[in-house]
Amino acid sequence: MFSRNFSSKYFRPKLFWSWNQVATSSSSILLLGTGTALFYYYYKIKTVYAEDSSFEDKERPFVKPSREVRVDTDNSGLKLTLYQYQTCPFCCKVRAVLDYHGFSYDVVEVNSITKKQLKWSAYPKVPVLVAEIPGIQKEVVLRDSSVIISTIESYLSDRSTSLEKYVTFYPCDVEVISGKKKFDFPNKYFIMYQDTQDLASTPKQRSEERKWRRWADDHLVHMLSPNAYRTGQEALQAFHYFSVVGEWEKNFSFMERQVVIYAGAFVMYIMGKILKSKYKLKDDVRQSLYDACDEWVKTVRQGKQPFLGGSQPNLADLAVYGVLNSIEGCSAFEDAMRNTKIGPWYNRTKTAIQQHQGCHPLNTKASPSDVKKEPPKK
Ligand SMILES: N[C@@H](CCC(=O)N[C@@H](CS)C(=O)NCC(=O)O)C(=O)O
Ligand SMILES: *[C@@H]1O[C@H](CO)[C@@H](O)[C@H](O)[C@H]1NC(C)=O
Ligand SMILES: *[C@@H]1O[C@H](CO)[C@@H](O)[C@H](O)[C@H]1NC(C)=O
Repeated sequence: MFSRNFSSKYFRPKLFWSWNQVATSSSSILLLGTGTALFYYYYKIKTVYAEDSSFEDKERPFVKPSREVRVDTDNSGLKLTLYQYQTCPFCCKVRAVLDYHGFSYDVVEVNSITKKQLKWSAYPKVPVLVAEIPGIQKEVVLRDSSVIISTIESYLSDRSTSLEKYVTFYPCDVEVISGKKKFDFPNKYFIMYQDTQDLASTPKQRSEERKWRRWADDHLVHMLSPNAYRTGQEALQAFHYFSVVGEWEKNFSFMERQVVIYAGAFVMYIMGKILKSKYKLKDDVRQSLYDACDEWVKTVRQGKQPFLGGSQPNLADLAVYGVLNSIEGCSAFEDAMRNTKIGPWYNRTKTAIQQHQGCHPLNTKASPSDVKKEPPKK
C-alpha cells in the first residue's frame, strides 16, 4: 500500500504542479546551483595550474628617465634601466644593491595607477631591471627583486658568463590561482657561482645570507603597511612623503596628487588593518616591528662584526636595509630607530651604500687575480 501510494505520489507524471511543489523544486534547483557554484569556486581556488613562463614582452618604448644615477667608476658596460616605485620595498632593495656596487642606472618611475610605463612588460610588477648590453642587440629583462639581485651578484662574481646566460638560471613558475597569476622564482636567493673553489664565504654563511634575505621578503616586509598606515594621520603623512620622494609633482597635477594622496591613504589604512590580521601582528603593531628589528640586531651581533656579511654588508644586510629604507620618513621608522638598537647598523649600511663601498674590482679595474676571467671590454 505504501509503495503504491509512493509511486502514485511521486512517479506518476503530472501536468500541473502545486505551488508547494514549484517552491520545493525551485529551491532545490537554487540549492543545486549554489552548490555547483561553490564547488566550482572552491575547485578554482584549489586548483592551481602552471602556465608557460617565458615572458613575451612587447617592444619597449623609450621613456625619458625620471632620474639618472651616475657613478664615475662604473665600467660595467651595462646600460641599466630600473622600472620602479620609489617607495616600494622591493625596489628599495634593488637600489641598495645597485648603489652599493656603484652601478650607473636610469630610473623610470612607474605610475602606480595606470602602469603606463610598464605596459610593454609581460610581468606586471615592479621592480623590473632592463640591461642593455653593448654589442648585443638583445636586451636582458630581469624580473623580481631577488632575481635581479642574485643575477647581478652572480654576474659580478664571474663576468666571463654573460648576463643573458645567468638569467636562464632563474626560471619562473607561473601558477594561476582563481584566475590570478602568481609568479615564483624558486632559485631567486641563489647566487650562481661558476667557480666554487674560489669563494670568500663558507657554505654556512651563504645559507645564512639566503635565510635572512628570505626573512626580509617574507617577514619584515609584512611589518611595513600596518605600521606605516597605522592611523589615518600616519597614512596621510606617509603619502605626503611618497609624493615628495616619488617626485609626483613632476608627473601629477595638483588635483591628481590630492586624489592619489587621500585615496591612497584611505585604501592603505584599510589595507594595513587587513594585513595586520593576515600576518597576525601584535595588537600594537609597532611591537611587531620592534621585535623584527631586535631579531635582526641580535643576529648581526652574534657575528661580532659590523654587518651580517662581516666587515662589509652582504645581500641580507642590503635586503633588510632596503626594506626599512622604504619607510624612512614615516613615523614608524623614527619609532623603530628610537625604540630598538637597529640605528647604528642601519647608518653603517647606509654609509656603505652611499659610498659605493661594494664597487666590485671587475666593475672598476681588474685586479691581477681577476685578469684570467677577462671582463668584457667596454
Ligand atoms: N616578489 C616580487 C614582489 C614585487 C611586488 O610585489 N611589487 C609590487 C609593488 S611593491 C607590485 O608591483 N605590485 C603590483 C601592482 O602594483 O599592481 C619582488 O620581489 O620583486
Ligand atoms: C615625468 O615628469 C618628467 C618631468 O616633467 C618628464 O620629463 C617625464 O616625461 C614624466 N614622465 C612621465 C611618465 O610622464
Ligand atoms: C643615524 O644617522 C642619522 C642621520 O645622520 C642620525 O640623526 C642618527 O642619530 C643616527 N643614528 C644612530 C643610532 O647612529
